[in-house]
Amino acid sequence: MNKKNIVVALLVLLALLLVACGGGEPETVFVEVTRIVEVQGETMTETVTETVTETVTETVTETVTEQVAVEFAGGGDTLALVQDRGVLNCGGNANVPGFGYLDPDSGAFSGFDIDFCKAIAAAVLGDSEAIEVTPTTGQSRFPVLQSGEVDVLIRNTTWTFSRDTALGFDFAPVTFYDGQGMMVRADSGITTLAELEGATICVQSGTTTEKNLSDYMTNIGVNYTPLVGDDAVATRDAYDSGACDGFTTDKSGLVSNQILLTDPSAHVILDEDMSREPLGPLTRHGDNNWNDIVSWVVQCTFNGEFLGVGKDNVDSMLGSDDPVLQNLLGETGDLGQALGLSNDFCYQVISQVGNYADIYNANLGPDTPFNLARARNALYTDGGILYPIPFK
Ligand SMILES: N[C@@H](CCC(=O)N[C@@H](CS)C(=O)NCC(=O)O)C(=O)O
Repeated sequence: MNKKNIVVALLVLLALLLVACGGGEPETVFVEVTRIVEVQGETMTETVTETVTETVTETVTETVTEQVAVEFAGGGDTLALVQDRGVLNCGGNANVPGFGYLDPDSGAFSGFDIDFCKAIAAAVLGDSEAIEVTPTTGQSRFPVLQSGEVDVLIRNTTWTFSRDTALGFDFAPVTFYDGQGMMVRADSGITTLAELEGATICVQSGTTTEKNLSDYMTNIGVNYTPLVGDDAVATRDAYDSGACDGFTTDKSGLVSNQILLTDPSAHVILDEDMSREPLGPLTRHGDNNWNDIVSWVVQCTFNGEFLGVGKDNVDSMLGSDDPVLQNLLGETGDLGQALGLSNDFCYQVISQVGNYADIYNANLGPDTPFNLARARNALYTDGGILYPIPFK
């Protein structure tokens, strides 16, 4: 067999192999081959493009990863930016009383999340009032942090995989362990989510809530129609006006929004938890020291409660013989210095804002309209899951 025949035989074999591996829909592919042709004792090489019809049964699994453009504005040294500016910019919430609320009369922000913003300002600037809060919705909160418009986002935001990675953030310790719930009218008689077959549910866009609702209802086989609002006000108003049979968000958000309904007592929150919602502060990925600062401010509030040091007694604790307290309050050691802060940063937090229990009680405790039990948000020594990391 001469070279030409060998090459042709190889091509036929290749085609047969492709057909043998196939079995599905025929598909035309272009194959570039090199054919060696013998001409009167000489060998010349030519490149030709041949069309081969083959049958392919390949299963192609395509993974599409959505790329999110992340721009870090001044992400490198947020501490220096904040200290130069003299003001801490926090992304917050204007519409969730108890957590983040803008009083329309006084123009002041208040709430559990706002107090953590104040606590960071006390640690970093020595002044808990040196804050500027930018109100954000579910949709707007991430761009304002990515662009550097705010230094930290503290706004009932759930720590999730994609927010921590693809969106380019880092979370600080969870300040409030929550779960998604459902509110319905008390006179509907509904007591379980399974009874919501065919219902219309009010839900807010740009939140974990939308996807959780869909996942949960799929799993329990309940069909529903979502009515999606752009912010808390639109979503709550739609439910209040009767456009929806149910209103779903984090249980903290439901308790909070309930007091703003026309007749709060006409509504109940079902027991079922549809998800886990670990809520906490977040910073831009890439500024480790800044995330450490936010994290240790939160840990300071946990440790304060654990060690019995609160807003009311912190001054009397100064000068204590207890080396653990001395460390926490910065009377000995140089823990603050390792963060670029003064060593008494935790003293500033507790004396100006309070420990975790002070912050919780002031905003959500028995003397507030919410009276939320600590439950999971109690210290581990009190049956909860808050576990203070040592100041050592
Ligand atoms: N924790 C969930 C939900 C947070 C959320 O945005 N909740 C709504 C309903 S309470 C809210 O705060 N809305 C305020 C607003 O958009 O004005 C998340 O991080 O996606």
